Amino acid sequence: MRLAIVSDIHGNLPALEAVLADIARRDTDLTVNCGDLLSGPLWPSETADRLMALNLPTIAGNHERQLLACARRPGGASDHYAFEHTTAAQRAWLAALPARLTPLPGVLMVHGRPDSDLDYLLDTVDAAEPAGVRAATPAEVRQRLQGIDAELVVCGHSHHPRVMQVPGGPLAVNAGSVGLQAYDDDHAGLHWIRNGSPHARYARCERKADGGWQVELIAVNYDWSAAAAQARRNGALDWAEWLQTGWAEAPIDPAL
Ligand SMILES: [Mn+2]
Repeated sequence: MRLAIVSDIHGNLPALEAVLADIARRDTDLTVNCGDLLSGPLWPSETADRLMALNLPTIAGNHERQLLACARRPGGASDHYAFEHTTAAQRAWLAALPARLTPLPGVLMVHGRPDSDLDYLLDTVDAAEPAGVRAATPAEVRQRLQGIDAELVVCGHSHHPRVMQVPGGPLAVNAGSVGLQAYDDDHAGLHWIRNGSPHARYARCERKADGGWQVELIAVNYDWSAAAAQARRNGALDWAEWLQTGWAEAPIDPAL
């Protein structure tokens, strides 16, 4: 079984097309999508059309929830832009996505953790770190996966590609992000995600003859300058910088 995992596309259609082309070039049995599909100042409607036609096994991330909530009250800039640039039919498709999915026996898809689309599985927000976030320890991940019966858990949300063999538990894989390689966030504490290059990320897991999984974390070339230009056109200068560099600088404002 050869499984491709995409996650956190965030409306970045050229990054998605480059990743899909790379998946098509390799032998792949199934591609799954771990959520955060459209939110951001890029191409939400065009990305929705592409994903709806692909009909991959797909779960909702926190941004699907947040985008849909914009119908009741103004949301964050990324969610609100995507809300205003999608159709009712596209939002109805988002609303029907499950939070978790078992696309194959023994494989569990989650966005963040099994019980939260906002908290990271393989990363830990930690104010003692310069970036405010670090790799989670095996003990932390084991605790977060308590009661989960799976051999492979695939996730996204932090945009950090990672693999961890949980002691006495599953293999856990964060696919990274197709569409956005850096950002800052204040959930659980201010922190900066910095993958260090603008390449689109995805993961490929292959079950070998002995039953174990081989994992590849892949960085795909695409036209990130075009994505950055689209963000700039839509007034999102922070996104333009993150897309162009894969790096998020700390804000200059000392109050932050
Ligand atoms: Mn997320």
